[in-house]
Amino acid sequence: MALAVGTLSAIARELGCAVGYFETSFYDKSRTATEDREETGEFRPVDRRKEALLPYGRMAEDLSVQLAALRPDILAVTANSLEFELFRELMEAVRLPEPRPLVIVGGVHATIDPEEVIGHPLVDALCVGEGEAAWRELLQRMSAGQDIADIGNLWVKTPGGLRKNPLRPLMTSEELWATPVDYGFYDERHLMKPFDGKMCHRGLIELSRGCPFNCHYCVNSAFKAIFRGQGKFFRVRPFENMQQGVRTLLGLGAEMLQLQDECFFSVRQDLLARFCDWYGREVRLPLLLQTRPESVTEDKVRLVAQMGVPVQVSLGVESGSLRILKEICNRHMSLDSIRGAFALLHKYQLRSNAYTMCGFPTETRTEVFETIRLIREIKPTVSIMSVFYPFKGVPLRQYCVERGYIRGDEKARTFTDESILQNQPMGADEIKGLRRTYRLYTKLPESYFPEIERCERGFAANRELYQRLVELSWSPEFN
Ligand code: B12
Ligand code: SF4
Repeated sequence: MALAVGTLSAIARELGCAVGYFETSFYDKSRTATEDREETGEFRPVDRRKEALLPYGRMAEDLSVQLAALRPDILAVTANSLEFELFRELMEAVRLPEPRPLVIVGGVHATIDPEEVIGHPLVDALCVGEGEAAWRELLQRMSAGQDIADIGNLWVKTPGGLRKNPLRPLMTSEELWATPVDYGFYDERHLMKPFDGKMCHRGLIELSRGCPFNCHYCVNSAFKAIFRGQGKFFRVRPFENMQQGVRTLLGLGAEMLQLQDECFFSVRQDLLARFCDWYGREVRLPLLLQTRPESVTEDKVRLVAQMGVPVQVSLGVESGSLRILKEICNRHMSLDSIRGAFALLHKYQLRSNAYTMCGFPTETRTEVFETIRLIREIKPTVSIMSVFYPFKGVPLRQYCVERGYIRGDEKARTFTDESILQNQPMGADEIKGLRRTYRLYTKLPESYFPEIERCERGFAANRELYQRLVELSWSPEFN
């Protein structure tokens, strides 16, 4: 569940507003990315208790009933690009009560493509970027019966036309984490996540927000362009505030913690030392974190290892081809820095996870095998491959549109769906086959490659062989 919901609901409750919550996660939309990765062997399959998902067709009716009962003044929606597709579908079928609530949308998609969001006939307002201050002001003004047309960060439809208000400066670290998250609505199923074949209560926590890099497939590049001149993009959380956040998660029963920082080792050495010292003494739960290969130094890895708790470090490798890394992804790193980062993690006996992608614009099969060979060489504990998708606002989207690789009106996809790119050295089926057999190519000896290729190119006819090879890839011999 989105952190934004807990943050914005805390502000609303503080102002004395009644808050209701409608959860779209537990309707049976389609297979999740996690389930897909269990089938491909990238994740160890979990014997999950069958989550009772509700039929998708009921979602609009359930929301209509809840809205009729609550009769809210505001219908506030948070949505990334995928979730905005869902919002559109839902709004076609939902019955809004009369008088109609003000419909306001915020989150990643409203930030990177406000024109599309405000163009929706049922959207009355949207929030670009950080919502805390704008949301507070909106609630205060509506409660006082005042005009809401000129609130900073909001775009508002008024009888006189659309008001696109200027951006507020980005919040300081102190402001950013000042509101304690309201976990009152969080369904237990959001907290139970599969890890290494078991379901575990996993708490998500931030020590920093933002990222200092500019990868051309990543939404952070779009955010930085939007917020240029508005203040510091990379912010580190005040230490005591972070401790309080962790203690709240422990109180909720967390069995492991996941740092949601996008590049954790960007925090300064002294702060990392303070965090590790405290975490290793007081918290001692398994920890998942992610960072960039170049940020991995021996001093930082040693600090993390000295905590003496199980740690998994995820690193974005993305590709084993220097051309793809530099010319397409704008990731100016050497393959040796990737090799060195994994060697350090393994020297200190930390678990490692390598994220890779395939289906980049202009990528060839040979380049995908450069990725596969690099992963075989660096031997991460886990590695997962995603399919490139050009989200709105990222530089590679423009690149794809200009060259006719995409039209620009395709629906948003998850990273396990098929490639939408046209006129590429590899077709969507080849990319799908390579992603499906990625674990096999990266884990099993090369003598298996002919059999793996049979599964890659003819999945339907070779399901049994595929299943056997996936199981083999999990055998102790290859792990
Ligand atoms: C943690 C995280 C996850 C977690 C948890 C997701 C969740 N639902 O919370 C997990 C691992 C599950 C996840 C999964 C995915 N993620 Co993710 N994730 C993030 C990450 C790192 C942080 C999000 C976060 O909690 N931020 C803190 C909150 C407080 O910020 P916020 O949501 O932006 O909300 C603020 C404002 O936007 C605004 N706001 C938000 N909503 C509203 C509503 C109103 C009414 C108002 C007024 C204001 C407002 O106010 C809030 C407070 O300031 C972001 C990176 C990023 N830079 O955003 C990527 C990010 C959101 N994820 C991304 C992607 C691609 C995915 C996946 C599709 C990956 C996949 N598996 O294929 C999935 C999709 C999941 C889904 N349900 O759709 C992309 C989204 C791209 C896009 N255009 O949509 C991002 C931006 C990463 C990136 N750098 O490209 N993700
Ligand atoms: S390092 Fe990661 S979070 Fe930072 S810009 Fe690149 S992909 Fe995005």
